[in-house]
Amino acid sequence: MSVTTPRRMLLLGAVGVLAASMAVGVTTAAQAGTTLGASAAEKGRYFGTAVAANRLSDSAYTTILNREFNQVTPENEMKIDATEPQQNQFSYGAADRIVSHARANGMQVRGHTLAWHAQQPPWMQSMSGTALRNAMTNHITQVATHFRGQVAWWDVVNEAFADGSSGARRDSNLQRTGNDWIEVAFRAADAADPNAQLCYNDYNIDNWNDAKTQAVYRMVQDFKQRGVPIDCVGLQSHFTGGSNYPSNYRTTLSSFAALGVDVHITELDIRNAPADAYRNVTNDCLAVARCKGITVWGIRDSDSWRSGESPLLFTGSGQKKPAYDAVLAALNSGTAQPTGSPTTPPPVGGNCTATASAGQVWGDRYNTSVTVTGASTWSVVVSVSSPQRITTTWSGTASLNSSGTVLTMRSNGSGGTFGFTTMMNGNSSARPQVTSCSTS
Ligand code: 9MR
Repeated sequence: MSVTTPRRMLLLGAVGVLAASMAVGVTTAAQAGTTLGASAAEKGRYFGTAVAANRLSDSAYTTILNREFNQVTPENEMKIDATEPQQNQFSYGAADRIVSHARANGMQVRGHTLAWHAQQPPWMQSMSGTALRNAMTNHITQVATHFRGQVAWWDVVNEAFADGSSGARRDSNLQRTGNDWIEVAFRAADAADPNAQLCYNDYNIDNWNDAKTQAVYRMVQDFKQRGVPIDCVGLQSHFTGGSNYPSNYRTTLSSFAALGVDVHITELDIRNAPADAYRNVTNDCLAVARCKGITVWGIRDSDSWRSGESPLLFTGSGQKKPAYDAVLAALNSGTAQPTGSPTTPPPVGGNCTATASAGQVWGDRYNTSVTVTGASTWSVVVSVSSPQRITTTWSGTASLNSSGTVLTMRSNGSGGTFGFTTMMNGNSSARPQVTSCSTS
């Protein structure tokens, strides 16, 4: 789709009205809530999954991925051993494949992870002291710069606290470079990608009473007080391998949120996938305004790192499990985001930031305008939830995917604000998400 003048917009709008009224005749009114991603988006959240690059050639896998999820986390492809296998030789092929799949399908990307004691390449494992500290900051700078504008959230530091009752930091070569290694990592990530949201991510920080949870809470509190650039906490929430969903999980989410950070459920899987536990996790996230979304750690049970526990939402043959129905029903209940407010979590960008705001709303369609700051040459990706469909655009060079749900808009010299019209097609509550802003 190309740039349209206001006059042509009216014409296309009229065609859209006709199409929408025809569609209403053959579909039920409530289109909302037929997929995890669309239902989560209606609540201003995402629903995501870990993705393995080598499964993107499996069409049964990508069919579910593209239908159900609007956020992805590379399962292994952005880890240190994958992105810097030899010191100062960076390798982004597999990660880039996941990012481009995500962008083409309007999915936001969580980067995982920049600094971690595990999955270090051999050269890093054998390092210590100042050399390791410098290697860590160089790694963060290079990788966060490479993905700038494409990664909405980074797990900057992963799993830095010890299990058990000590509340101490985990011993590791990184920890031995000095206790300030975590804040140094956050500052390096912030410098490399000021627009990404920067998260601390860990497991076994779900139970509010656990010493590990309390220790991470105190670190985040301290970082906020001292101005260390942290935006979010990721609770991995692996309720597998003997860890159970705790009844005070919502307290944990809301307590972190009260520190002024967003919370994300980043690696959810639950042994035997009980519908009740999945429902509870979903309701807990929906109950906490700063809980931005849920990512499950794989699509089908056969994709899981713990496949023996069958902990995911789809069977090995791709069938929806009872836990899937429970999550979808939970996402669809309760109050939707107020009509007219586009969901823009978070402003995304590389050297640019794109912020959506609501425009005029009619019975069958609505307008959205997006303002880009920080660059005069830009490319912004926005997406709407099917059956909504973008029909008209203005003030940019547009390309739309075939279903009309993912719009890539490039600057055309007419300024920093562009707009588009979305036909509701029966879903009157969902609003667009801004997926990325980049200067390329
Ligand atoms: O699922 C990942 C698996 O394929 C890898 O072999 C493993 C290696 O450490 O990492 C798994 O993902 C982990 C994630 O990166 C951090 N939290 C725990 C996850 C499950 O082990």
